[in-house]
Amino acid sequence: MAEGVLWQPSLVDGGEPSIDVSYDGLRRLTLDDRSWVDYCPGWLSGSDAVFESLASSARWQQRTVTMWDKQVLEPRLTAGWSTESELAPPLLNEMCGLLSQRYDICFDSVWVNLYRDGQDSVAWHGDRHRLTMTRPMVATVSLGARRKFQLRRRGSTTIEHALMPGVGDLVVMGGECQNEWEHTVPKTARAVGARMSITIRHSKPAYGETWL
Ligand SMILES: O=C(O)CCC(=O)C(=O)O
Repeated sequence: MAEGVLWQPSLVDGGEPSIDVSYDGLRRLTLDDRSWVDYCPGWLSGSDAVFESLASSARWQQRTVTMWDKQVLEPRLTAGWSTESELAPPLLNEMCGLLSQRYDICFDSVWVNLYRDGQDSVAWHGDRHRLTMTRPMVATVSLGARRKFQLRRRGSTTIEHALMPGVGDLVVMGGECQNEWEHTVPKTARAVGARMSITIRHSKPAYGETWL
């Protein structure tokens, strides 16, 4: 287990990992006429075992990021794979395959983020892939503790939408979401256990989209 992780199994999501290929319960949040977020609760079941296995096997690193012109340590741990890597856990490849089928795009890279406790977070941002391709799609599977996932329009400080993904929930952001909206997982003073997010991206533009 990565150091400093407050891990408490959810007690409701034990068992063998499996993915709900029917996407039962998926609902689409239409942000505006160009951007959307799909939310599918419990897409992955048996998520506790996936958390434990990734927490103990991933090559965690704490990256530095530039904030207000200063280099600071990112307040979370991360690890990454490409689907072509022999080291990529088969379940992550399966997730990429299923999402690629559904969204008609080649999801081929996976980064896993570990929020060790409520002080770990990710600041407001749009995904960096928006700088290299039009309308990148980003899928996220959340494991462990539920944390706020908030959305606001780029340039605004008003939070317009908030989800509480955890325990195997899937969130997919599409359309202009990375360009025209921002998202965050804020810090919390609540005593929360560790959360992991499996973020799934595509390295080539979707059909009909372009490189910038
Ligand atoms: O942890 C999450 O749910 C979001 C992660 C994210 O936005 C990112 O890593 O760019």
